[in-house]
Amino acid sequence: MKLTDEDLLEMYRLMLLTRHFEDKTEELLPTGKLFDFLHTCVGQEHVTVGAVYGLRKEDLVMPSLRGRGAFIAKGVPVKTILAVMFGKQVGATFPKECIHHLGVPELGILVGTGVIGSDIAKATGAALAAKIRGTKQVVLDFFGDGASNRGDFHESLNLAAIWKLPIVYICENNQTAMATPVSTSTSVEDIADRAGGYGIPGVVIRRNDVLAVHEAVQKAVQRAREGGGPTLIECKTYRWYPHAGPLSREKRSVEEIEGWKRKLGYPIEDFKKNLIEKAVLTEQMVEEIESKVDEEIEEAVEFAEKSPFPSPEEALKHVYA
Ligand SMILES: Cc1ncc(C[n+]2csc(CCOP(=O)(O)OP(=O)(O)O)c2C)c(N)n1
Repeated sequence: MKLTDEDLLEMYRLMLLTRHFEDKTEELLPTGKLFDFLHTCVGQEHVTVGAVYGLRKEDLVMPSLRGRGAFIAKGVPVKTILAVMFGKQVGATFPKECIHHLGVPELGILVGTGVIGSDIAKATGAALAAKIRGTKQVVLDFFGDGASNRGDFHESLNLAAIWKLPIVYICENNQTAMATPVSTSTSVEDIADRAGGYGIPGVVIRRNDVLAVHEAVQKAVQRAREGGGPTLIECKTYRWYPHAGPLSREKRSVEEIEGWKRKLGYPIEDFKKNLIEKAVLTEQMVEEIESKVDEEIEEAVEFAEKSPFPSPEEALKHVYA
């Protein structure tokens, strides 16, 4: 798919919406209103936007635990996401515990769990189901470098390769799983090299570049849709904020964090510069987009505050222990 100027502006807006939304949740955390873990994706916004942009509505997405960017890119309104994080009931939408348990079937978002790696197997199952149904749907499965060391990852890639399932595995290698650096937990320099062990293509994106992610994922989606089977795409990136909210124990120094930003690039800021140089974007348009994004987020806060908590009966439904 050739991207038009409108597409580029929309990708920029989605990345900004994701960044400002995540910043708002960090700001709200001390109020005690969020019933959720705060696994923010700041610094990684380009992965979900680049990958999800251009999918068909019926295509399926399994977000990672750091996955609010994927919800936003697939079209879930930020007011719904925030209300859920407040523990509120929004129509039929009310996850038990936290956003990891939120699926949005009408938008093709699969339900995750808090068990790292297990979602890779579920996404693979969804791809098998799509193949059996013959719907030509493709599944995008997002997960971290830590998850790629779980058995679920290896078993899933093997089966997906053998059965030529329509799935694209997207590893967001942000260099750390909680406090464990990838260099101490992973035996290969590039996680994408593991694709070779299953006879499928492995691709590495070495910079925080939304267009590079988009191009690689589009190619893999086309291959999957045409029956060519899975691809593993590794996006080298970096998590700018602590693992789960400002109180997480943080071993990384400011120098280290800033060094990685310089090395991999600044996903939103670099894209903005690129679009301004191409005369797709102007500083005035940036201001307008930012103010609309912030307005949308303020409306989301109001909506989340006003939405009702679920009734006790609703909260206990489907709870078996
Ligand atoms: C099976 C399992 N082990 C441990 C945890 C605790 N845990 C939650 S997030 C996380 C780190 C995951 O790292 P990674 O897959 O690299 O994703 P990232 O947080 O870096 O985005 C861990 C260990 C868990 N939820 N599930």
